[in-house]
Amino acid sequence: MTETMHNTPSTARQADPFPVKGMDAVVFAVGNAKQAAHYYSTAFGMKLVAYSGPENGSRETASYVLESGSARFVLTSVIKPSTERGRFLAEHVAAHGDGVVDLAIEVPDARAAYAYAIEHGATGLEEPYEVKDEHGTVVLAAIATYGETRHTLVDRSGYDGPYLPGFTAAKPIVEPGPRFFQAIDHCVGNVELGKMDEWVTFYNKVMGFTNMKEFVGDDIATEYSALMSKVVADGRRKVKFPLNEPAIARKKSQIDEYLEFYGGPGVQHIALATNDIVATVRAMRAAGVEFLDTPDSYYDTLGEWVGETRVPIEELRELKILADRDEDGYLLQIFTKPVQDRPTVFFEMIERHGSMGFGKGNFKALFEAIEREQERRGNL
Ligand code: TYF
Ligand code: FE
Repeated sequence: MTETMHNTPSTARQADPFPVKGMDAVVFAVGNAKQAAHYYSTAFGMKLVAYSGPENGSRETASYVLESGSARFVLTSVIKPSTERGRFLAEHVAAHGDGVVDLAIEVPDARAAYAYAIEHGATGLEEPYEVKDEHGTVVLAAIATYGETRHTLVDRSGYDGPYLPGFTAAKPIVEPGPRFFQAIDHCVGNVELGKMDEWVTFYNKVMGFTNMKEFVGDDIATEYSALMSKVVADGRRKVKFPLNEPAIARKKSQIDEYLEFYGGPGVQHIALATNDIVATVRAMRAAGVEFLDTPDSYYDTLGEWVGETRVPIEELRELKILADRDEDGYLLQIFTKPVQDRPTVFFEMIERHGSMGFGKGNFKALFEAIEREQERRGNL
């Protein structure tokens, strides 16, 4: 790098071709947003902050915006499809069941981000446009990703309202208690057999995302995990997108099961960052959330390889929390069972202590647990 480049104020921007502030929202299309908003309030401790529906001018859809720290979920269902958007959402639920339609990304400049993405091969879904109300202006644009999923690019720097123009502030559905999680850690996509590398390349090109070191290749895949996985992330590691494809293994892959029941590629799981996974899992279990079971034998040898963790092994055993360690530190994690009738979308709760990984050391225990569930559903 030359002396003059050091002196150029845009050096930082040049280094990151696609600057990202973080996840803006995970937008779900569901059959009954009113009840889903209740579930995420009581079972995930989230707080309803904004609403859009017939009462405030949206005749076609009802949307509930829930937050927990910086994590934002938007739950949308169709009341009366008459526009293209309403029909899309209604057909999405019919085809896929409840699922994620949008992994919206907050960017400092939605026009620049959209232009960069299109120039590098993205399919445009919405050209940049502005929406305004008394709280200011938001600039939005959208591009397509795997399956019917999209990335809306959101610049909300000129806005201080509760979510977006068209939404009004709403009161929590239940009395808010302690927060269960404070951020979205990563959002995972399942794509078809042989397509993982194409989607990795898509994020490399279209968003300038780079590959993180953790990946799961043939070696592990054929033995037990039945999937291959690579992780892409933006330059500042604010947004992390692991991508899975099925592997040809002994048994039907969990990714194949997802693709069959979802009706194609889509979001598999959303990982939520907590700084007290014990309290979070206790509260979620008490509220009726079901987690994958981990066999007792996992905990008999855990201490030998994972070393000291904040939480005693016996408490991890009691709550079925998994632990993994790499050269940077350790993490604690647990996975819910699918949160709708189809064996598709689920959640992960994760508490990180230095480790930037995704729990690769747990794949054997985790995937055996998933296979037991697949078997119970008769899909193995
Ligand atoms: O996000 C990840 O890659 C980890 C590992 O069905 C993982 O959470 C991958 C597939 C899966 C569950 C967890
Ligand atoms: Fe994960």
